[in-house]
Amino acid sequence: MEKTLVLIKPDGVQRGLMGEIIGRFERRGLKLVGMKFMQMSRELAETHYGIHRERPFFGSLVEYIISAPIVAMAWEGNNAIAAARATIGATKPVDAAPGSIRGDFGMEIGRNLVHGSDSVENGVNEVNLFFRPEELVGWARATEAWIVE
Ligand code: DAT
Ligand code: MG
Repeated sequence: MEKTLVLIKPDGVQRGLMGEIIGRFERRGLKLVGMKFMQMSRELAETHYGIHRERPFFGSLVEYIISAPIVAMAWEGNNAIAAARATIGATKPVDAAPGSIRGDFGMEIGRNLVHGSDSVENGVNEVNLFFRPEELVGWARATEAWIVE
């Protein structure tokens, strides 16, 4: 089953939007299989954003993500990557559709509230970067048949 790593970034936590953001994925029908409240180390941040290492914004991106606590979540479902990316919205909040998290709560690219994996392969790698196998919970959701045909 496809898994995506979603992070509520420091601005989402500080602004009191944790419940709001978690609720959107929950209501969408994605299934939570892992969650932790944590503050990322510099090492974890540099690994997580390693693909952006050569970009001019890399330094400020790392400083931002380690500046305060985050929520790390693993969500599961058919097409979990695409579903979560749509719920999150475009990278630049001014381009994000109303109704998406970034479109409803964001103003700037450097304060865009949420991270979501961008491919099936990255979903696997990112979930494994943040969660040990025993931290992922397999469970039977009572409403499954009303969400998945
Ligand atoms: P996304 O988070 O939508 O997957 P991304 O992977 O391209 O976007 O970039 C990771 C984060 O880096 C993004 O959420 C915000 C920051 N970022 C991306 N492009 C940027 C830019 N041109 N200027 C400043 N920050 C940027
Ligand atoms: Mg990305």
